[in-house]
Amino acid sequence: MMNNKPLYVTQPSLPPLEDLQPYLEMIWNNKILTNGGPLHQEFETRLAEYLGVEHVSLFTNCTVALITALQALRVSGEVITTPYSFVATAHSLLWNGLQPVFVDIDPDTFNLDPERIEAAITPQTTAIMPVHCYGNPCDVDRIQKIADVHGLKVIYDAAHAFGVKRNGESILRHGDLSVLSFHATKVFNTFEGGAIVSPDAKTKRRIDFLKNFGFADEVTVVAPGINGKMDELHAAIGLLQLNHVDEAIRKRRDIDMSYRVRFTGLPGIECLDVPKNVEWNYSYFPIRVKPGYRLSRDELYNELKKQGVFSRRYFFPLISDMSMYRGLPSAAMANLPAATMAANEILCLPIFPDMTEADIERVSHVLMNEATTVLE
Ligand code: T4K
Repeated sequence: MMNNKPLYVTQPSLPPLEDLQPYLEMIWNNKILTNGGPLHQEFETRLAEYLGVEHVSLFTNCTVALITALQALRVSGEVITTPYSFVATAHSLLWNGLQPVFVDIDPDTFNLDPERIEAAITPQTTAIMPVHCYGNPCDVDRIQKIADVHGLKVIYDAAHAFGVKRNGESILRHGDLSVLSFHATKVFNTFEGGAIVSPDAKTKRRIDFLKNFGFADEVTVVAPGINGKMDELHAAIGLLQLNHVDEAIRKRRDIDMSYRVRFTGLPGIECLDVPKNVEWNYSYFPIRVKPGYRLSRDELYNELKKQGVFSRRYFFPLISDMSMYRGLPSAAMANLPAATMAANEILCLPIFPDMTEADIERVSHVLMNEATTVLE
């Protein structure tokens, strides 16, 4: 029988509800709700261990963390970034009065193309903000080389890269800072949440001041900091989620494989390459809808929607096409051909740990049906 229940691009994983009760009792008993309480401290420590990094600062969300990361490194002037991301990447620059300079992406990885970065550097450039798009690691070595030659900071928007390792090492250990998102739609969620990974204790300390209004102690304010703190309830959720994230990623991998098997040989539908030497998190399942397919990307998106399957065009429109950015010289379409193509071809299909075989079949059925019509 046809299942009409909406199937969304994602559905958050949640720990067993009863596991939250002891944490709630702890919070209710000690009355510490926020400002670096015991659960916050425990989550920070356990998260750093899990991720294989030394210094983590928890945040209320990734966007505030990105804004703070730029302030912590005193970034000024122009920042090189990608147009192929969620708006928060570039918004964090505008919130700091910085000018985004868009550089095109590599058409295979969807990440900032290192070949094109140097041509965009001017005397005003102080930093690069790349995104590990869909959890695909950026070319961190080449980006670092360019940054070193030109004296630039590198802040990775690692919102998609929870748990991703390259050559057995966390991808979050690259650049000056990496910023994570624990939003409901992410591989690892605390409902809302985020974190900055720092390479040293001194930088973490500055970030911790900045996320708490700039307070260094009861009477000393060192900077115009913001309120970016994660509270005890969200930290409790984070601690519980850590117990299940490995299994969640395993389930995502199985769904990813199941889709790939079904789409092999389907004309006009291309799955993305699985990155090599990478422990991936399978955070998204993007496909390219090519001209060989009977429907355009948007027609397929609408056909799926008609059948209750809510895929998403991450990332369309490009950030550089939005009204607050499109006046910038670097936002010109001619400057961004690969990003423009990706924005027109990519469709992210539903993927989440509790997705059933029947759900996968339901999505695939729409894609296959549309493909067979072509062959008739
Ligand atoms: N940098 C990058 C590269 C990012 O991708 C993001 C966020 C950020 C920075 C900023 O991180 P945060 O400040 O948010 O921590 C979603 C998310 O809101 C956003 O966090 C995420 N990227 C972006 C890629 O996707 P929307 O507008 O697509 O979300 P929404 O509400 O339409 O959710 C998608 C589907 O998920 C819904 O149709 C149903 C399902 N869903 C969603 C929520 C919120 C649930 O089942 N339960 C839920 O609670 O932006």
